[in-house]
Amino acid sequence: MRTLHDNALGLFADELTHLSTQQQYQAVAVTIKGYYGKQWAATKAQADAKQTKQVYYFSIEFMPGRLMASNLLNLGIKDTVEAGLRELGLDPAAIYAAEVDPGLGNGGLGRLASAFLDSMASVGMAGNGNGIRYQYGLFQQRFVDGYQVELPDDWLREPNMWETRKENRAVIIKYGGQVELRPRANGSLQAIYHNTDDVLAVPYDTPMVGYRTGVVNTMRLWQAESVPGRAHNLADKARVDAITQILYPDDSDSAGRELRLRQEYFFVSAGIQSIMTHFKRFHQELNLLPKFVAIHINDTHPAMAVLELMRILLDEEELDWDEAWRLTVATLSYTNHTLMAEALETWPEAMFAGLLPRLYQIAGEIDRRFRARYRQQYGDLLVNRVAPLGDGQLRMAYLAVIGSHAVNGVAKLHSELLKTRVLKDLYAIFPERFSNQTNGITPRRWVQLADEPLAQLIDSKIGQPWRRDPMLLRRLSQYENNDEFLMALNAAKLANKQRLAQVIEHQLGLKVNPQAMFDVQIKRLHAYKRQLLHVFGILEAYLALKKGEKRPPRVHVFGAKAAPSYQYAKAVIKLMNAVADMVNHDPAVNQSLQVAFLPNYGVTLAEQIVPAADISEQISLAGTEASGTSNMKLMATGAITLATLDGANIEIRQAAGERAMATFGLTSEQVAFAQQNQSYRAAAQYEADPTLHRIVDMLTDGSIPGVESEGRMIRTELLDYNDSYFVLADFASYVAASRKLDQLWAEPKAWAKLALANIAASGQFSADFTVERYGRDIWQVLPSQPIES
Ligand code: GL2
Repeated sequence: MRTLHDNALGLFADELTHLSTQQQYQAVAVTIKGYYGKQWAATKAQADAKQTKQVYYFSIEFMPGRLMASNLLNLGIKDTVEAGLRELGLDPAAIYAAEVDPGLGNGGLGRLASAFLDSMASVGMAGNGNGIRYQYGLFQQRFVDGYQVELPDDWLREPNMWETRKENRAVIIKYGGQVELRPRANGSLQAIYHNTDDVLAVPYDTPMVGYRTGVVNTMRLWQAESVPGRAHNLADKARVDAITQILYPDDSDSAGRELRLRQEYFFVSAGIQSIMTHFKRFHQELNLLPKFVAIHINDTHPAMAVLELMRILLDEEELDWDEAWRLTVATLSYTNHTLMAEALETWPEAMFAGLLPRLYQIAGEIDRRFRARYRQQYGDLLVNRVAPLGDGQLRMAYLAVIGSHAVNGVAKLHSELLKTRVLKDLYAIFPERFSNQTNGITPRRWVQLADEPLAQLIDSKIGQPWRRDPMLLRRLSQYENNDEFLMALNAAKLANKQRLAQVIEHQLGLKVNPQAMFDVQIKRLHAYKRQLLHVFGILEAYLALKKGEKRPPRVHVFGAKAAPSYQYAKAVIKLMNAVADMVNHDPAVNQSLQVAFLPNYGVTLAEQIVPAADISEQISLAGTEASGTSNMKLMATGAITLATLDGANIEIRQAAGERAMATFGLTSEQVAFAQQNQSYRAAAQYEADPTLHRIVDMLTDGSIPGVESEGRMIRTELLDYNDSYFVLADFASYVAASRKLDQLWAEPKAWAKLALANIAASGQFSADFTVERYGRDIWQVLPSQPIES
């Protein structure tokens, strides 16, 4: 701890104990950097010396969460450091809490990207993140009068202790202007750019510390700055700074704006330029590129990597088209993350051509060759449907499939639906490219760090090896009839619930009963995720309790942000808060029913909610949620899933056993059938079920105070627009499944046994295995040796 004192003095010229908690946090962070700095350098040196193949994971979002506790855990010094801090009279938990959570993403997609970086380092794979250093992360959510209010997330207000600015690795990004193609002596064409608008991309590197491997990989985030000497006035500078200023707050949706297009090109071009510079330091032969480099396109946003890599190989490396194309396809791979049709990003050709004229030319040539190559065999109709250019748009998802050697979905059902629906025509042409890679989570963050009571209980029974190999959690099954263990499991859960109850009281001023069943739904607010169905379930219980029925006590816990422009989602938020108010203040029901909607859901809040959940609500309309990952976190900490047969819920059920999950609702086939035949009549459901009728009426008859216009909007969607997400269709079976959980709750041991079945089966959802499968099937990269330092 001497270094800690020195660091405190060095940073703040004061004694550690005189510093603010934020300053103490900074001094501790600098001390931790001393531990991994050598390993970080050694990881790079070993990769260069051994020429290990590098994976570059291109993602427009990353959500790493707070890093201090995770770095300590992964370095294997967490207990020692915590003990040292306590000896000095410092509180480790308070110091961890001083760290800002970088919310550089919207939800599951961004969190998955960060889990993959953690896992790649933890299995010893050379994996690099490539993204954007947004000055403002996802908005901070507050509720005012039950309405969502968005505040800027000024996360860089305090210094970011982990990042390192690498000014010497900055590159230039060119926008706009004109391209002139001049024949070279060898017959190829030289592209000469005129009047481009140039921007400097400066990388900031953050270490990704592997779990006890000695491997420290890098997440590289790029910041836009004026090229020195070229900003002529403040307006120029502001235009450049805007490129990396804000994260688009849209989830599973395309944000069709020119600034977004600039952002995408910015980090794609910067990333590929820096990859090529590094590659060429060691290799003269470009045909070795796919042997040493894998570039992954995480969802459609970085799809222009296809065009940018072609541009560099053609224009800067002077390869001919066929060779450049062969290398591009062999180097790139693509993951699709959503079934929402609107998220298949497209750009108006005119906008794209104006901002990226050379890339547009290349897209035109890819389009021409694609049509010429496949027209005969597949016919004009099919080729027209999926060629990169069509209807005046550049179709980025199709371009990504055409320009990659591998394409995958993120859960078995999703990958099937890609082949049979969303990307059907391209599957017909390139069947060998398609695979499934089910998502994963990092049990280190969600179990070891967030759920210490459970982690310690597990250690006490099966020792610590599960912490490295979570498949060993299977060994817990031997305790499924051990009463003492089952009661200990319930006790661990209760401790987490007491902790969450404090958070709820602190944030909402609401005292909840920790003995009640904690029923949790945490995810973005989306019509397809059906928070509305959950609200209807609450209203069903409310009406039953009002009539004097007895129900075991339940606390419904929500976390959800709505995109600021998504009016329907915001109406549902208002409804949720209004129902919470009504229920929590009604003494006739609030002993048995409470609702806690915690604002500002993100990684840090999830760490407090997940371990406290008894029920995990995963109730999207079947065939809409690509995978989900909160479903995996919640099962890993022993929640029982209340679910439709959607996304990864299906695989969770297979792993944990049918009895260990409460399922309900239409299947994706039934939904598709009803949609195709237009056979669904929401109004008929409303007429036929008196409870449902009453609940729908409550939206607009004043029973729920303060939701006049929101209630009308939701009622209109349900009855006039025929309930696009089948909420009314699934209502009765949802309530029935939920009631079964009420019965199970009456038997604590039976409940704990099912919780245990979930925990014991959760190992397969570790992202360590997911990245190993990507490595084997897609990147051709093996987990490698620990670093020798
Ligand atoms: C998502 C999917 O909606 C979600 O089901 C999936 O688990 C994650 C990660 O694969 O990706 N797609 C998407 O655009 N967002 C997601 O969370 N934002």
